[in-house]
Amino acid sequence: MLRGSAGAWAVLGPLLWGCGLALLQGGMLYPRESRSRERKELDGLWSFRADFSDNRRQGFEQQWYRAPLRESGPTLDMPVPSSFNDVGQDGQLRSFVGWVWYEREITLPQRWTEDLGTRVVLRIGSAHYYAIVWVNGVHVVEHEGGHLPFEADISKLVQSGPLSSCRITIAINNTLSPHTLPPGTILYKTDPSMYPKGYFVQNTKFDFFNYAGLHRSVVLYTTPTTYIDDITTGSPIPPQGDLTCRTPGLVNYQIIIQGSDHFQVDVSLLDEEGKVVAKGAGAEGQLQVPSAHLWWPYLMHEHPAYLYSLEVKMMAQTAVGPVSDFYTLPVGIRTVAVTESQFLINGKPFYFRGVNKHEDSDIRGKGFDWPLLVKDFNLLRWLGANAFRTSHYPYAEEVLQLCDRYGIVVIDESPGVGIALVESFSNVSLQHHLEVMEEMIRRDKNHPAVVMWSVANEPASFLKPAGYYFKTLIAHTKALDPSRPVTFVTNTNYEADLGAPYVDVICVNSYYSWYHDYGHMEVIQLQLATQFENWYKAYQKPMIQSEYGADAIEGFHEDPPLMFSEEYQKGLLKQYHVVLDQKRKEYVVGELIWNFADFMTNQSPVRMIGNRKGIFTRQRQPKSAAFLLRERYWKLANETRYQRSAVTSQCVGSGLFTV
Ligand code: BDP
Repeated sequence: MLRGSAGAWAVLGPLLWGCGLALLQGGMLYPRESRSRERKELDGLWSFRADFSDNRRQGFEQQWYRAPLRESGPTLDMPVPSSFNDVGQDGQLRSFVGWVWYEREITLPQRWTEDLGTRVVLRIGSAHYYAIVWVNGVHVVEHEGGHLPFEADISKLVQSGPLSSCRITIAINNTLSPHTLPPGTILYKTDPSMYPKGYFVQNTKFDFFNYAGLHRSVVLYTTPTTYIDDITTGSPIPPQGDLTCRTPGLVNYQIIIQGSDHFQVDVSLLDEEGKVVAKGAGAEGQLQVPSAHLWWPYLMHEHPAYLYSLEVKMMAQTAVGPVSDFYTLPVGIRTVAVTESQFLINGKPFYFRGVNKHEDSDIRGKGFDWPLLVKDFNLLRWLGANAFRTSHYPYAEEVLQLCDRYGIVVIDESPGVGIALVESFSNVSLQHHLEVMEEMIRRDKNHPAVVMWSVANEPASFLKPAGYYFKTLIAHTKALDPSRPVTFVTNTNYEADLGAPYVDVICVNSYYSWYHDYGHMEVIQLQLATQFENWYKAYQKPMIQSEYGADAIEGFHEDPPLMFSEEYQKGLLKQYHVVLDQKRKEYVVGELIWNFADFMTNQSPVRMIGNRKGIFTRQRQPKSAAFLLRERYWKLANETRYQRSAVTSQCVGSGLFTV
């Protein structure tokens, strides 16, 4: 959520696709270079200081943003992107709660500071959790939320004098409160016989380390002053709203231009060979693509993940003369729909064979890292996986770009994890959650890989206010994007869950023979079958086993299997698979292992240097379970592989769905 002078909320911002109700001002296109746009990445070393003062406010009291940070005290070198927690040797910094300060001085190209027809934008991919930004000591933007980008037009500041450099200062606070997403609480410990004065701890109800800092790239980019602000694409929604009835090969587009009312927009859709296959004029329209190559998931077609390029060209007459702006957006043509028992992609039943992930690795914490990302995608494809959930927050945009490129289907999850207190279901929290969904959909709406939104993970959905909360949240999400199903992931009993009536797909997490019935794998089949049957009887909606798993320490072997051994992890998964194999013939449409890789958590007696439920270690080496899943996923893939003849007419209303 944007706050402060530079990021005020508009009364009614540009509508998203369909009958959107978006209140967000402006688009959030990924910053790409083009004939009219330049980009400068500010990755590298920044100056850094954590404010260890008792009230954590010394930085504001002494106005550290007014002058270079080194002038107000000692600084550290801090890499960006990275979490600040694990790069140093200081235990206090590792667990620091409060404000940290980042600063970077940069030289700008002359044209950026002199050409008044150039708009210079500062974009921050992720600052966890609350951020305040100054440029040359002037406040430019504030943002709440650690997983989504925000930006500020800084043209006036960098074009106002003979400056060729600019100083960017970002103060970031990682404190979580009952109204943040994810929520948390600060607990002051006041017993003087046990704790020093002012002692406090950050408590959370989620199971991953609250890494903080600048987790994704900070970039500067330019556009002309009249510019393409937002693009929305998608396949048309039939008037009766029946998503099973969509016509393939049609692409709707809507383009928002800012800076002038007098402009012309032309769009061309190019295939992978660079051949123009459709053209359109005007800010809104429909492109018809003859014999369209559909976007198919990995291993579901001989040419999966087909991407077209939508080239958008805007020309405007302005006071300074003619201006053009160019932006190219990758576009995948595909439809998504759910029936009572199926999840359909392009009209064909789709089974999620996949994982849950985290943005997490040694040293950099949640910091974005290309080698890690490419390794993860290589492992996913080695496994034969075709899907993952962005548990438990939106991942970097580059992750979704690779999903589009490789055909890895995504359940895109908001940071609504650990919503456990009644306070966190209040209107204040709900309002923030609605805004986070807007930011997330605004950023991710054009990714063909994203097939479903998940608004939360394991909320206390049995609490009374949860019914209204999820009804409102899911209705808002659907209004923003009527083209995708919406879910949240539950671990509440089917009879007690007050949010489940509003989801399109029931996603259930369960840990049979792990968090109870320790060591008794023989009860898994019965308990799991009962789980599925109860939910299905109550709701008649397709179901996903959205988490299941067991901790295993690599190299620990016990036969017969004991908890924490590789054999136990494998044995537990196998028990789940027996039931999944029965129920997937009925209404279970997916299985997502918890977790792809081991990841860091808070310290606790039940966590041995983090959560060890990964089928890969944190360093991405396979445990025995990885080979088991690999065998299973390839077998599942081969059952449905390339069976294009299996595509049927799925249209239950008027019209016919054909591929
Ligand atoms: C689930 C949570 C997940 C945890 C997992 C576990 O959704 O975040 O890490 O349990 O305990 O309940 O391993």
